[in-house]
Amino acid sequence: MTRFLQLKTRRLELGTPKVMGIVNVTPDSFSDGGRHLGVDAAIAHARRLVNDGAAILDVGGESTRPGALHVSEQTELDRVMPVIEALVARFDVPVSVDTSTPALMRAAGAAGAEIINDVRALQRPGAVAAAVETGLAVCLMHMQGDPATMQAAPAYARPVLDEVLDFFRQRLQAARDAGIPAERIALDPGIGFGKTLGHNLAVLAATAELVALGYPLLVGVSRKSMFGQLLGLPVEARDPASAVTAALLVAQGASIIRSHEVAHTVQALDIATALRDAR
Ligand code: 7PJ
Repeated sequence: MTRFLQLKTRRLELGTPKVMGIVNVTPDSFSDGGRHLGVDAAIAHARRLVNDGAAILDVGGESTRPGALHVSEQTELDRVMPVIEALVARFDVPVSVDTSTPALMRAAGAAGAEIINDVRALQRPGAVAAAVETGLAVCLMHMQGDPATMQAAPAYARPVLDEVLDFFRQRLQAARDAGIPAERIALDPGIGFGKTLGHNLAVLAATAELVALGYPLLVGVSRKSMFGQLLGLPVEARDPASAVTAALLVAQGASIIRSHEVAHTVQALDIATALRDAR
């Protein structure tokens, strides 16, 4: 079991699982679109997440929801940097930047962010080099295709778990070859990123096998469409299902859960941890 993730300036202990709270600054993010536009709103939202027990604040300015439009590098920088600066100045919780853009990785690192959360797993030109230079921790996420088209008709030639495992091995190799230490790397199976409900369930059910690769496993299920498909729930009613799923994943060894609603996710993880420790 991986017991910690080495961040830029500190060690994130993972002996007990942690919640990464989501601070969206995109105007079109599907579940809380527009509400956190503006730095003051982002600060207020982050304060709530921290008070609820978030151990990481994840800030993103490019919506990667299915069908989302491309955002220019400058727009992404303009949206995200003021929020990163404000959160680093105010909270003791490490800040993560949800981006695939090398220029933003560098700017965020210089401003005190501690983690790069890249849904494209450092595949953009220059991203591996930027990540190495900054010395930040990196989350490498699996995605098939790109956000504009990934949910059109997701299909895999081989079992999805094999494809995810091979992708992780390939991206880990690239990261390690470039000089990113293993202790700074987390993996994420990318729920909903080029995956049907069946694909999502197959990778979630195999959480223990992903954890066995030896890296902290980060998983984001919060409010995702799999709960719409599985339970018929609209986005605004998916938090209980998201928290229950978080507990099930942590029970299989996942270390970090990315969530919009932190308070109940922390409760779910606390229960899973208490049961683990009672064995
Ligand atoms: C994820 C993410 C995820 C990681 C988004 C949403 C869509 N980063 N960014 N994992 N999802 N690491 O929040 O539903 O699952 S954006």
